[in-house]
Amino acid sequence: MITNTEIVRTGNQFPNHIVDFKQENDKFYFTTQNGVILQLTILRDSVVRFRYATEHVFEPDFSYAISEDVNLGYNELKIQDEVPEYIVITSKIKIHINKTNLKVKIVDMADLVISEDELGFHWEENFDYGGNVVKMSKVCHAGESYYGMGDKASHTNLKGKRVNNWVTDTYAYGKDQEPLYKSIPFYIGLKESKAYGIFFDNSFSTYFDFAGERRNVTSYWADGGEMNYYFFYGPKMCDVVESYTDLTGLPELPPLWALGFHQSKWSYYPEQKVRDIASNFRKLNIPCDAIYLDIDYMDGFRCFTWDKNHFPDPKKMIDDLGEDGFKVVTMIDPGIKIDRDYWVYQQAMEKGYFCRRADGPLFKGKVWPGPCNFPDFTHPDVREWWADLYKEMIADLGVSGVWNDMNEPAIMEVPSKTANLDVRHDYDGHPCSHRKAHNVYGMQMVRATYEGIKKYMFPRRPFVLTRAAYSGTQRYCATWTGDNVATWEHLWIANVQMQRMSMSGYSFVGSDIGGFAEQPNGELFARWIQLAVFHPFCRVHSSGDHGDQEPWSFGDEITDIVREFIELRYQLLPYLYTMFYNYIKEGFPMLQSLVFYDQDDVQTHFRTDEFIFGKQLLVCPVQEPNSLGRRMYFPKGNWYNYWTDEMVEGGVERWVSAELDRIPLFVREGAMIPKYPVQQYVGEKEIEKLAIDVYFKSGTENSEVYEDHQEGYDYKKGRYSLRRFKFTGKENELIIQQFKDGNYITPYHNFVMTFHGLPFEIDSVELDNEEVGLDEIKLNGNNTIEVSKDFTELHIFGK
Ligand code: MIG
Repeated sequence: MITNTEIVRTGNQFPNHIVDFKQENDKFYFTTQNGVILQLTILRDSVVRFRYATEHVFEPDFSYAISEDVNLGYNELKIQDEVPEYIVITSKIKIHINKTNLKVKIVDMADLVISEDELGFHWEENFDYGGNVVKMSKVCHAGESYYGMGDKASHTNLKGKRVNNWVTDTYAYGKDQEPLYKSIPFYIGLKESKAYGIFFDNSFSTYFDFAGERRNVTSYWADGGEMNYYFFYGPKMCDVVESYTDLTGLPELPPLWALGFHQSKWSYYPEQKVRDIASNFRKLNIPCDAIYLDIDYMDGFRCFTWDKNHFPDPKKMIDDLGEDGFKVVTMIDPGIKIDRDYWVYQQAMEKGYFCRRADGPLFKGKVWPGPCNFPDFTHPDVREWWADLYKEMIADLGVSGVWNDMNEPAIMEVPSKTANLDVRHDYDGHPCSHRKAHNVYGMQMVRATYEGIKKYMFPRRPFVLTRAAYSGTQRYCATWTGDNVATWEHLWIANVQMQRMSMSGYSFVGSDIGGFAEQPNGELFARWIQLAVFHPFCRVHSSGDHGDQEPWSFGDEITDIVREFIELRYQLLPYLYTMFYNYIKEGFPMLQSLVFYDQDDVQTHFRTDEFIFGKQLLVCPVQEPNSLGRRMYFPKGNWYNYWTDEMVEGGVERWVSAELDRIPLFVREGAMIPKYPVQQYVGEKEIEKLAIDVYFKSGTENSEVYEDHQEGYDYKKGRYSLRRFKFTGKENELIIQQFKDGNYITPYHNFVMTFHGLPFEIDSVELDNEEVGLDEIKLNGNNTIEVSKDFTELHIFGK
């Protein structure tokens, strides 16, 4: 455990008895005799904010995490003033506030305790820096579990762990290593089948102890700032995650190509190398949409410049790659080379945009270009300037996306690996030191990047990728999990990190497929691809200090497996895009751990490997060498084996075969899975027919397909197509009802439906109550039919 600041301990202080109470609309203030004020804000019936002041003084209320579009409003609010306590009551929860010690207890409407203070709020004065170390401790009940917290490389269930949020460049990190690249101080608690969430919105270094130190206590604290947290009540985990995500915001839809396969390496250069890699994808028929340029495309690592020896004509290269269906993504780092002849440096110096140390000198740190200064991205003028620096790259040269690396910020050759803690920041008009701004620095950089790319890309959609993140960064960009390693353990880590990030409001996430450091063998690479085609962001990246890491680098057998799975990804694009739509619409996480899928089943509480992709596919990676399959747990419901159509009943653990060319993959019965034809890149083919795989169920199941122009913003004006299907299967018939929303006209006219597990032979078919000839629907065996996309009810009768 790294302690970021050595704190001189001054002893814990606690609130004493309440002497004053007042209500202002949705806010309540409880003041204690010793000067603590608890401000309670009711955002929604199940979302409540707790803030604590000491010595009667609150900090200015400002947060980078909270979205401007947060939904507010409650149905009911009242307060009861009773002898031992106040009780604030909404339509979902009751909050008890003890009059003698300010401790809080939250219960549901049936008086079941959901969350309860142990010591509750307490603090230590910070002798060195001023302010307080703010602390909270809650009771951890028997059987309680904990999930979320961003990118932690630990068991999905955090019970027994202690974690630290201090965004850090952690090359070749290990399982359970702390801290990592992101600070997402949000967790989900699960107690007696009821889920709740806590978001500790504090950008200082924060710590969480989930019954690690003391068996029945869960606590969290920060090096400074306020005790300022949000409580979300479920009772479903889905409600908790959606509420947190609503509070911290959602992205817009990415361009569809961003959901394709991406190839990267540190670094592809010169230009001919980039062209060769691209043309090999086409030659070998392996779909790919994007190729990445890592730091070596720059002139001496100067951001916004090009190495003209290696890339004499970037525009021509980017245009030619574009003709072939490739998008180019370039890297931009925060460090600006100290170089009097370099225009970006000159501008920042002139405008005074670089961060300074406490006593005035510029903050200097060594990174790739050598000594650098660092823009203060927490100043709005700096962000605006930074956004405009992208003009040439995007508007003139035609780059389609940007990845921001090293934005923790990472600094070389210093033990802290980052900026000095006394570095000053504007923090949007709330000047502070790096202790407070560190965790949001990368977020504000990538926010500025996003604004710039969006502006110069218009009317196309931006694609931006970040390494560092604080809660809310999901509004601006995708993210990857940094410098992992080519080991089987890291395959396990990638799987839990993606689930965890997704359940922490940040779904657009991926790992460096195959591992960044060291070299995978073909088997590990194939197993990793099989998993990662089910991650929202799907990119191979490696450090390049070892051999090649392209789909064809491991021999023909592996190339064929990799191709097959990338093809599957492209077939599933409409399903994936629909997942993305549900994410941006409702905050529904694109990946879910099994506990999210069925929190009532205690078997799911400690599962790490299996996860749900979207709403209807169950995936479980093979994580060991030489495997012919593995044991896995099936959650409730009936599941079709994707490869064999065999049906498995949920609620059991069992062996599943999966030789090297297979990953355990299952489809929920009743699902209707939309598919596009395999394309070498998004938009290569006009979609002539929408294929839909229909998995029979006796009973009903709902499915959806979201589509739009795949680019641009027309979807926000209603130009989208959302089809909801209701499948109903009976003994000798099936009915599919379609409900349509939006006014985008999809290019195809027909669906080609393939039936799986149909228990009867098709005898006759009615479309909107009119019988149609079996030749008209091109009945093929008992398997496929082709019908107009415009039906509202399809009725099939069996023999
Ligand atoms: O100090 O740009 O995580 O993806 O290839 C290493 C070079 C800097 C770290 C990133 C990695 C990238 C590499 N960068």
